[in-house]
Amino acid sequence: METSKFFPSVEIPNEGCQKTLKNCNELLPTLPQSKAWWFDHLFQYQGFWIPSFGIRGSMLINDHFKPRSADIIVATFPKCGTTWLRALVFSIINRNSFDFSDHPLRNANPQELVLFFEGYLHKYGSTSFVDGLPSPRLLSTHLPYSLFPTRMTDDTSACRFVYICRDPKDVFVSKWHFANKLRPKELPPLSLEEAFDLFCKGVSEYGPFWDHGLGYWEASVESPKKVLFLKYEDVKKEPLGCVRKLAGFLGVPFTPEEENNETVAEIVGLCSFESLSNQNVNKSQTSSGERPVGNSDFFRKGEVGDWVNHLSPKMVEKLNQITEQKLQGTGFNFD
Ligand code: PAP
Repeated sequence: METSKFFPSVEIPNEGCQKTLKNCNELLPTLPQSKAWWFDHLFQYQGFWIPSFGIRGSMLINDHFKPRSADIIVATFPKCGTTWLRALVFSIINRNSFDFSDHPLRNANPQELVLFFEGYLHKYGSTSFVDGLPSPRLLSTHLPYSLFPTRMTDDTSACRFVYICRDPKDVFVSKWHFANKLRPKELPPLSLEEAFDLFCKGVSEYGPFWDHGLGYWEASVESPKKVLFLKYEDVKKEPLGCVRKLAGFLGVPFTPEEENNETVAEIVGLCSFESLSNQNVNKSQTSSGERPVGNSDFFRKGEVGDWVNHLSPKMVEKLNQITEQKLQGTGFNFD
């Protein structure tokens, strides 16, 4: 039995979950593999390059997870703004429960407040921990949309997904920095060139980047009440408008009274890069989530366009070309 600061205890996996874990262990050695950017190998699973824990998590979700209509899934490709979106969703949903001056985001990294879905399922080998959470459950994932069961993605299920996407040039640069920071000391640093080649081939955690984004984009077009698709750049440019949109989508729009009280501005301010990165809890190297990563590792620059400081003109041309080709005719772009 294990208990965290914020969440209930968990049991030993039941027989059904143990069977799923066994199936996963048998499946993994049969899948194509590639070296990862940091800890684990990546496995090609249903069209995506996923670490073993993500595949375990996905299989447990598919076999055992019981969605509830109030579930909110915060979905991202890594380095697109997960930390930010977690903070925004948490503070929107819980805005009547806390005072902004003494808010949980001042004492806990967003990972502690919005749990890493597949990470927790992997850790406990079962869904019982997530099953025990009160509604509305806020869960964060990097899994592609197509890996979720239809009971979560079809229109009859009311659980909602919010997705944030980001210019792949900034995603790549952010990911490369993160990988080198976290790579085990025994491994040589990952060069920008090698990482770039892998990223362009789609070989990066949960990649290809474009297919990941397209899955959520298409779902958001087909089912706008189920999937909200945001762009990091838009949230930077128009944070107030995006936070209003997010609250409306989540079914908790701001009241005229809240607008008068500047609640929207409070949320935007609390969740900004400057505010979160300056909380003591986020300056520390302590790990709050399900990965051996310090809280401070999730905050670097938090800017749009830092790629200009790292990518050669040739790299920029190549990434832009891939993006154009992959997204052509879909209505999804980074213009
Ligand atoms: P994850 O996928 O590993 O959880 P994620 O939070 O998605 O990481 O991405 C981290 C990026 O978001 C970092 O970008 P950078 O490397 O380009 O700087 C990080 O600085 C940025 N970030 C973290 N918090 C915020 C925030 N509140 N506002 C804007 N950007 C943020």
